[in-house]
Amino acid sequence: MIWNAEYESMKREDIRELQLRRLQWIVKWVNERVPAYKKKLDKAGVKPSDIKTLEDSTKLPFTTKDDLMEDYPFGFFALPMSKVVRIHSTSGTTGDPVVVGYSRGDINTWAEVTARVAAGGGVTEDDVIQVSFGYGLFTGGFGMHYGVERVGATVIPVSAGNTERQIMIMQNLKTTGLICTPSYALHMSEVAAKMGVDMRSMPLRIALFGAEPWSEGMRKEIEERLGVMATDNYGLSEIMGPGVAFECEQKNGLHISEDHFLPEVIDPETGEQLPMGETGELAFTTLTKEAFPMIRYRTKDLTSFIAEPCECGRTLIRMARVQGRTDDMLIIRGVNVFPSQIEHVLTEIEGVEPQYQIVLTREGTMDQIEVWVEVSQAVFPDAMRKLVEFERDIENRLYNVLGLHAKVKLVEPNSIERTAGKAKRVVDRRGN
Ligand code: DLL
Repeated sequence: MIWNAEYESMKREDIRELQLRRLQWIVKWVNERVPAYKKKLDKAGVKPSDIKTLEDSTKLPFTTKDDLMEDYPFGFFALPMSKVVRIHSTSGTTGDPVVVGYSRGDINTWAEVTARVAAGGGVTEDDVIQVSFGYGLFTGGFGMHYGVERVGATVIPVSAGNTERQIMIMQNLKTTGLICTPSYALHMSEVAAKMGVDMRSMPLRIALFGAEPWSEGMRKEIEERLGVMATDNYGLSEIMGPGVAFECEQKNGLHISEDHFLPEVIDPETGEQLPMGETGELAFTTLTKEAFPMIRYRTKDLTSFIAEPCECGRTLIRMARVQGRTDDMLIIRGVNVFPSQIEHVLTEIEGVEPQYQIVLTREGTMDQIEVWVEVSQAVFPDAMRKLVEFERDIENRLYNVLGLHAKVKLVEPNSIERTAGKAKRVVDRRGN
């Protein structure tokens, strides 16, 4: 279902017109209220009145996480604390945490854009939705909660963790939709199996996943194990949290809520905008945010735009599923490797669980890559010889994709650490 057809299916020229008006507003807003932005604009020699067309946005300076850290924690806030009704923060797993703020109006916008995510993923007012993202400084729980509630479904705000209880709640309260990270959903299916519960026979029918990268292979696997239709949604704390982009039931790219977020795909080296369809770094300018506006914020996420109109009737541009991050690209003996490539290979191999960890070490000056692969219960008790053959087969398949020899180590079922939030896929022991 389309939540807000007036905006989600607007004519392209009208969207662009709206974006221009809002861009002019936001540049003025930050210039007047945020000294750190005023300094950046002055340095770039841009005045708010210079923004006459949408293309003029390329005159604006980029904002990076380093900029935010320099003025940590509140330097980029555009409203006094008396007008800020909420603080969230990133976990800081890839560096220092970023603190973000919301005005009352921003919270309202957040509910609007996450309602689009919910409706896009098939949530209706007849659904009972279990929100198993963490509620707290992480934006996932609260953000999706608002959207689901706005659509009118029943929310179970269970938060992340205590997996057996999650399964019991799902059974007893007849949950029809699950919202969490894809890796946590997979873990839930494992715990359910141990409890003797078949998730496919539950009323559960849809799942909305986000907050971490996952592959098409992982989607198939989860859809099968849980008996659901699973959609992807994307966002980041600096821009809003969840609600920035979402898949519709076509499951073919994520629609960006362009009336609130102006997206660009840029060359990560030069900062130049890339032609439609080329893969590069995603950057966003928030068009309506009051408390924590962002101008050309560099996300480090790699994706491309999809130009063709979507069959769902939305005119909001789509981005391809996030392929990786500029900072999660591993460079191993000069070869660029994304964890997503490895996941893709593993999900295509029978007898392997979609649980893996990439372990990097250094011997002398040579980087070594090991991929720890969990074998399924069915394969594990087999004779040793078979396991060795199995290892070689996975190594060969990885070699075909990466052009690099990765040592595969088969590990016991359930031995790779599970988390209730974002999965840890890479263990880098190389030192610097
Ligand atoms: O993860 C916001 C969110 C919560 C999105 C719930 C969707 C659902 P952060 O903790 O700030 O915010 O992490 C943002 O996570 O830059 C991406 O690298 C990654 N990420 C988020 N969604 C996806 C996705 C939330 N669907 C960072 N696919 C982003 C791939 C994703 N990566």
